[in-house]
Amino acid sequence: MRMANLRALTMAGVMSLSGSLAGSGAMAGEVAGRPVDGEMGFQRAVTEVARDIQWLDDFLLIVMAAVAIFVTLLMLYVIVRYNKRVNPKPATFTHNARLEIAWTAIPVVILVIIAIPSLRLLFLQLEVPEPDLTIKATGSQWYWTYEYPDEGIEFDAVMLQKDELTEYGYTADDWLFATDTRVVVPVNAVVHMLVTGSDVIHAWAIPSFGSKIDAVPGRLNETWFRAEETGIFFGQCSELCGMNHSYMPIVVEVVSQPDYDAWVQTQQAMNGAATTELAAAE
Ligand SMILES: [Cu+2]
Repeated sequence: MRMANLRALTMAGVMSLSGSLAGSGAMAGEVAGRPVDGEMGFQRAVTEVARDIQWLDDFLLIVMAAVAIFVTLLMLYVIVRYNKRVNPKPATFTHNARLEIAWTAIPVVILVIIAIPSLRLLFLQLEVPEPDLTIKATGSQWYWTYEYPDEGIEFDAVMLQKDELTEYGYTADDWLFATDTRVVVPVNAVVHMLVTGSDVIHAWAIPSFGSKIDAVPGRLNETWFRAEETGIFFGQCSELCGMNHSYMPIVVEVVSQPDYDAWVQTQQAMNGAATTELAAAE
């Protein structure tokens, strides 16, 4: 019901979008990754990393629950079976070699079982594969600046105010998520993200991609994602960065390769026009 509503609203937004955004070179897409009121758990995963993070979380929950249940049952058994009334004469031995080996070895085995997928995921996140494109995101109080160094594209992304949402093709639900421009990337492409900060520490995060990396002034952090679905994905600055920390959201639109190529051309044309204007003014 909620999703259906959201889709309907988004589609309505998309219709009105085509006209107003054509000028800025943005394209219409459906919002595919966002938090939804009343939902629990993770947002939809559209990258291998995000899927693995969610799998690891579920897996750890099962291991943790099993350990907690076992310990609780053991305690209940001891309380019932060995209390003073039921067991007035306690045994006097103090060691049991086999038991002690077991309660040392079993937790070690559990830790190793956890470590294997955990380390695998860590390497998957940190080892950037051969990238198809590189984007540099710079966090500033309180907006993001994006550069596509190989394409010569650069723009700021500032959060839209409530009264601007419709103009940009978003719905009222998208407030605090929607920005005036957005990062556009091709589907199934390895995107190498370079992330830094210009003033204080911010963090660039998109839950559906499993991406979250600090934007530290004077440091260039890197992460990557390969989105397998098209659509618009929302994220937020995820490091407390000051008064308007909640007002510097992140929007990534995943589009088909031809749509991406068209977007790059439009952006380059706009950048070119801006440069010419600047040169003319000087
Ligand atoms: Cu921030």
